Amino acid sequence: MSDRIDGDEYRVTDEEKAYFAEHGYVHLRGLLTDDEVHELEGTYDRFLRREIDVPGKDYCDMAGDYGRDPEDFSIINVMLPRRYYPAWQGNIYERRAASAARQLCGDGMAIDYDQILAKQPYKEDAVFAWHQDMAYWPDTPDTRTATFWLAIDDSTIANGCMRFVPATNREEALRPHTPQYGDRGESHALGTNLQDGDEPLPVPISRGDVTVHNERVMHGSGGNSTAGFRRAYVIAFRAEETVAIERQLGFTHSHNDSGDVLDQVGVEGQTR
Ligand SMILES: O=C(O)CCC(=O)C(=O)O
Repeated sequence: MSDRIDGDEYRVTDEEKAYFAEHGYVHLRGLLTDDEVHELEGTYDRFLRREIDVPGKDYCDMAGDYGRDPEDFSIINVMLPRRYYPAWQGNIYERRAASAARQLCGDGMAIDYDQILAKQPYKEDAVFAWHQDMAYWPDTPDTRTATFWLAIDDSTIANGCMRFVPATNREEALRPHTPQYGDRGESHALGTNLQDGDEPLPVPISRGDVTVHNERVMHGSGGNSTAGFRRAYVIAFRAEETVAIERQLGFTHSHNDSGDVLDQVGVEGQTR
């Protein structure tokens, strides 16, 4: 086991903290051991096989509209697995990520949502559109965010690893985002275009590693041209006050949240 792990704690270096602050994301190696990933994997795959019930639009495709046949999904997206399988609450990934989130963002961070994102084999269209996460979310005074993206499989350029446009987190305004596959009643995905001067960087990582990104860095991912899955498990930590405000608004990150709530965010041409 790496000397950076001590029970539930993971030691983030000063260099990593500085990189996250500057570039809006960071790669942390070995947040979980192979055995720890293995422990989560059984439940993860039960979600993929639909053995755990996930209602309505919380089981969907992030590379298509809600009408797609699940057999054809390119990016299987399960929203809020910890809601639908409470036994996952408090698992080793949640605990160790909480330790790293505190070191990257300070005290008072809480889990806002979790998510499973699995690209099926040989899906060239399993493309996650470029976006900034804030475009999906209501504006709040304390926007601190650490979104952990755990590789269950080695994540490579060929199977569609995360890519970032470093330092877009420091731009004054969010880029304009538009719905990708029909309006927001038909699909959840929002996207924005690369601009001249953007220098996207793919970040391949190994099983058990995470990338962590903040609320404003532009990111996305490419298709999966390999014979294997690209499985990722996401947990987003945000400021406790922000989570409280979101819940007051009825915003839970479920795709089944009321249309009125979703209409408050993700609007075309926003520049906040
Ligand atoms: O899994 C991916 O390819 C994209 C994930 C993402 O955009 C996110 O977690 O914010």
